[in-house]
Amino acid sequence: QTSDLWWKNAVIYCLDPETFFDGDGDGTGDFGGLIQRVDYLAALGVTCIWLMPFYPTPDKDDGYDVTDLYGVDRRLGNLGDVVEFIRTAKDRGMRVIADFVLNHTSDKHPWFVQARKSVDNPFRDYYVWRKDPPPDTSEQVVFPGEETSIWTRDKATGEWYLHMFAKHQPDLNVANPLVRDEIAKSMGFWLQLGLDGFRLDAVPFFLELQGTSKEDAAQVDPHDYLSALRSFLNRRNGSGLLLGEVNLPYKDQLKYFGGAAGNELNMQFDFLSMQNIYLSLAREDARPLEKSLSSRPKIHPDNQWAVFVRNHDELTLDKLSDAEREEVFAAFGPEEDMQMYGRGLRRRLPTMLNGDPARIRMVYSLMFALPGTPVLFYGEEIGMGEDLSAKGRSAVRSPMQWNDTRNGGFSTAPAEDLVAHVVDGYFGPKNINAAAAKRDPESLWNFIATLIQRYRESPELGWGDFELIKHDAAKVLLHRCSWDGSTVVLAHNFGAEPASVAANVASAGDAQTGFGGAYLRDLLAGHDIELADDGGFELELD
Ligand code: TEU
Repeated sequence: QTSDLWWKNAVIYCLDPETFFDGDGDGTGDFGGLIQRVDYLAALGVTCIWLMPFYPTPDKDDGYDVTDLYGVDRRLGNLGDVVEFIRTAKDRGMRVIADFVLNHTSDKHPWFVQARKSVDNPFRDYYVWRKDPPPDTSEQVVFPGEETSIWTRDKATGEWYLHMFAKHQPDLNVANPLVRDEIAKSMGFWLQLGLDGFRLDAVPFFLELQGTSKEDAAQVDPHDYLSALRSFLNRRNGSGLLLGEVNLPYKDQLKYFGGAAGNELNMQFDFLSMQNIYLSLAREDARPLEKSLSSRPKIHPDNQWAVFVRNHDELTLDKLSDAEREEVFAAFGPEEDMQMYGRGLRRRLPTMLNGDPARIRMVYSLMFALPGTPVLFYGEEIGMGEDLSAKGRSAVRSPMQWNDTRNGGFSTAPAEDLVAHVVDGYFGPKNINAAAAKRDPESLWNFIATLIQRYRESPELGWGDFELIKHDAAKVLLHRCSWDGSTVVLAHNFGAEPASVAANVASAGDAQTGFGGAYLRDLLAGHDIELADDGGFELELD
């Protein structure tokens, strides 16, 4: 392993500075507060912090509507605070990446304010316009609760501008070289300040024709664009991470990695396996996940999958068939008042699993056992719940719960000043907070900290070759990861009841079964593993 590819076995933790910790007591989280919580993240074992958007914003989409790609939302701090935070994180051995929104800006961004003034404004072509009335695009709208079309007529010139998301988020025109330069320049600026890469928001929306949406607009080849962006990054920070949000089928994701050359995005979220984890849970059957893992395309060794089970968005099950999605909904949802996409869940994992500690632990054990780089969403480590009285996706974005004092220790401000709707800081039982969790050796926090430690000590998981192991229990996912002559074997039971699995690891070609079995025993503490002389083993799983 080289430090150049640090992200191959990083442990990424996504947080929103706005809801993490309020350092100055005004009710809104901020970089000053975040700096005070860096040691907490180091203690958990996180190696890379992913900051959700912190740029100046009208905040109509939780900061994914940016008015200045070089600035900091003044409620959260200033550039100096960001630099100080990055320095503090680096001092504790952690890297920092940030969300970068390239598909669109806020309609209040000075570029759009200019662009909409007249058809010959110098900024006009920063965005995508059409003269003729658009066809029906209601099917392509991402936020059906908010929009009915991806085109909105702008009064000043009578032309329509493109917005794949909300109408206050006009799409940038990737075909304009000036736009591409602006994006690179601003990324260069943040790299200069110490960021180690970006989580690129909504990449395919920026780069691809979405049905009829961008048919009138000139395009660039997505792969020309991404490889150029990659080389730009290489010149600034050779080990900079480009973690793309590319919610496309695997074969298209492979292209976004740069195919066999692997010279475009170096990491992408594995949406398909994430969705199949839920189907496997709903069915109590490991085979859906087995199937998606075996259909993962082979990627260049310098590329990586990001493994996750929750994030800041609604849990959308768009990769499953209608019938499969219904199965998951029947088991865990759906939300009746879901407004954004009308097809997903806005719940954190513990609620979906009815607070069942064994199943919750199984899923996190799995997340840190699958080949790839694990990505946690803040609060997952304490089993935080959600606030279903909050609108849309805000349900899963409630402030971090630090202790059992007022506002969950997130802020000392009076309730009416708090950034988000907070019910005494708690979503879930009152004992769900970081202080209590750290004290209790049996807590989910300590379990996840152990998983993180194990993951960091096991290059097989981040770097290795992955293989499913044949066995006889449909509820159990059994796999091995091998790297540099050593192998770990991992078993996970999707059933709600204990299961037993027998497998012959030696006959499946394992050179180091002893280590594999031991690894298994440590990871799922309390299970007896019988290692046979021939290298096979049998175990009982809760
Ligand atoms: O999301 C883009 C996006 O397409 C996802 O919302 C997707 O539909 C969903 O995750 C599928 O499960 C990104 C951000 O993650 C989201 O928070 C923003 O609202 C959106 O871009 C616009 O910037």
